[in-house]
Amino acid sequence: RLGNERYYSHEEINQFIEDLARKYPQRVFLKTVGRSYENRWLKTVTITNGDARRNKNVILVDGGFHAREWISPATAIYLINQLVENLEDNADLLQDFDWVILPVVNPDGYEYTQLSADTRMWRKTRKPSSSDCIGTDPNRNFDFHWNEEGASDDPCSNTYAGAKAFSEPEALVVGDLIHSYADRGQMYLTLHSYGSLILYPWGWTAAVPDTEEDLKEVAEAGQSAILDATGTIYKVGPSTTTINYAASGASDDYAFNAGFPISFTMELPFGGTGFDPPASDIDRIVKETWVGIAAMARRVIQKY
Ligand code: 0X9
Ligand code: ZN
Repeated sequence: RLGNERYYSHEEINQFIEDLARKYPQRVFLKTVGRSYENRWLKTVTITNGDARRNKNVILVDGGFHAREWISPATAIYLINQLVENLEDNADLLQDFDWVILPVVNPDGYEYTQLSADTRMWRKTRKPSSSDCIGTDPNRNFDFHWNEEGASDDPCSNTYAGAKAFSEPEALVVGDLIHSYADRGQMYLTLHSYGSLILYPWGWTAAVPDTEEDLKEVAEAGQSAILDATGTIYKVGPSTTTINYAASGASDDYAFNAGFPISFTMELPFGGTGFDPPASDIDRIVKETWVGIAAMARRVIQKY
């Protein structure tokens, strides 16, 4: 079991989910869904309550899109621990739903940020581009309004959209996952930092979907659960006007468009200089975030 006392390498995280699947063969299933540019395995963990029912509704969660946002994989690990090791308290979350979690979407970038202080603030993937600059923003690389807004054609930009939609193997893996669960997926949640925000579509335009009330209701359930638990104030709203920029080609819009009725980007709280909460903050942040995620999931389960 991985505790909250430090940040872990991608290898440790993969080892952890492998051990978990071995320990709970009836309830935890691992699937290798692809590999990163530098050939790191991307593995999803599917968590069930172990009953024989197939094709339940699905909650799909990912973390580690952006390399430097370490609190995101840390939160995914805690979420996995809670759902697996604390089944008694969370039986309702697994009664009619399976959870599919990809803790580190961009492991090449994540590992790169662990190398040195100089590389700590890397954001993108690590695949070379046509220029001398390396990497694409995986959250601008999805094939939905690709490279229209808040994304760059410049390979040296931190928001480089890539040479074409799904040019990055890591983004393509998430796109495929979204499609493979779209028919029974009720919530897609992508964990980023920072800002203490729960953002719902759209992120590519300031327009809002006509199901905004549903999105708001679920997001506000998370917001108020976190406020009650710790006093942390989250802001809830449509992505473009809440984070104050449009950005197209992101995974949240892609999942919503593909059929997930609820789709959120959660920007976890600030820590350290922003993207780098010290290890001593991990426990507090991941526990608080878990409270919010569980509350949102419970609301989704009531609704769908
Ligand atoms: O810009 C992003 O990719 C996200 N913020 S971050 O600081 N973690 O990089 C926000 C994405 C919001 N969603 C859309 N614009 N679709
Ligand atoms: Zn991010």
